[in-house]
Amino acid sequence: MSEVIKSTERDAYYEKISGDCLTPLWSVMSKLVTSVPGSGCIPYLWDYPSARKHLMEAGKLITAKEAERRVLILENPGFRGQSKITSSLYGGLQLVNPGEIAPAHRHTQTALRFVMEGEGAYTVVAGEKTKMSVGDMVITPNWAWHDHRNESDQPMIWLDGLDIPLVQFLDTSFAEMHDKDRQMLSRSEGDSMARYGEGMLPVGHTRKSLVSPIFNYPYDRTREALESMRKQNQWDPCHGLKMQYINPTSGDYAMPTMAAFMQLITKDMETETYRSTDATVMVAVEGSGTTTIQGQAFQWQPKDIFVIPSWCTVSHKVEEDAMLFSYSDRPVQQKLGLWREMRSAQKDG
Ligand code: GTQ
Repeated sequence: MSEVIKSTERDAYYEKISGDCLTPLWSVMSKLVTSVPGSGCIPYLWDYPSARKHLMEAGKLITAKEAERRVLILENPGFRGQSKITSSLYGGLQLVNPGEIAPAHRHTQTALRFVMEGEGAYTVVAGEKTKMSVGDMVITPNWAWHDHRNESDQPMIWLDGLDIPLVQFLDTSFAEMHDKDRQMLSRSEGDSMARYGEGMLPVGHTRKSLVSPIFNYPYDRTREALESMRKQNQWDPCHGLKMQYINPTSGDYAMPTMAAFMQLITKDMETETYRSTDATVMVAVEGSGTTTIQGQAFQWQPKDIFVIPSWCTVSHKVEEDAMLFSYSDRPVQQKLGLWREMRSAQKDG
């Protein structure tokens, strides 16, 4: 897209129409309709031990109850002050200390929790409680009541992934506090998993819900699936073995606005270069390696978190068998017909 020539006559004209809230398209066209994505999102890695240290300090400054949610937001360096990890998504590290409760509330933003540390704290979602363990992916559907309780004897830390910037962009945010810190339990623990998580559905179930009725995807099951698949050797040169979390009533992504994935990349594997338009947040769950994002190398250890912006080339080189969790806004892009991907072997365009 070409820039237009400046002149004093044109400048005077722009100045004159500006007073009537009018702007000439031709002076902003190249910034609006770009030839490739370029939001200003920057590749970045948060080293877990130092983020954890700051979070534990916050644990002494403020209670989970007073904060409502005691979270350190992972702010993309390209979006400081905007509470975004990518243009459309939010990421944060949440701490719930033993004996604490993050009081019940609900909002139109959808959340996923990826458990980083601790064992045995609960989150309660729409009347059902679920125990959280490291590597579990727990979802909170839009407008579902949720509170987090830690009745264990260790601090519990998880990564929050929410569609806050997307909901903000669409101006559709609603939120409210419950009148009690703890919502009432209306279903027994494990009920949703029994009904929807065993490759079966209750007989007569015909309704495809927009969000998955399963709300905890335990890591031991995810890991076991990938470990079993390993024997079959169906490796993707760009992804290793990669699975997406799904809604069993529809086969679609587990949440309407965010996709979540877990992938296994084995020792000494170097993946082929790949890019896609959905900016992605990755968590190293196990293993260690180096991810090269648009030519810049990021070394990671377990629990480090990093961002791959839209359309940046990415390849992974792994030193020890690695499990990588990730989330992005891919469902939104695909529903709107906007999602693109490119493998290194393909031609640009
Ligand atoms: O746990 O409900 O990181 O409402 C940001 C907003 C977590 C939560 C966040 C939230 C939550």
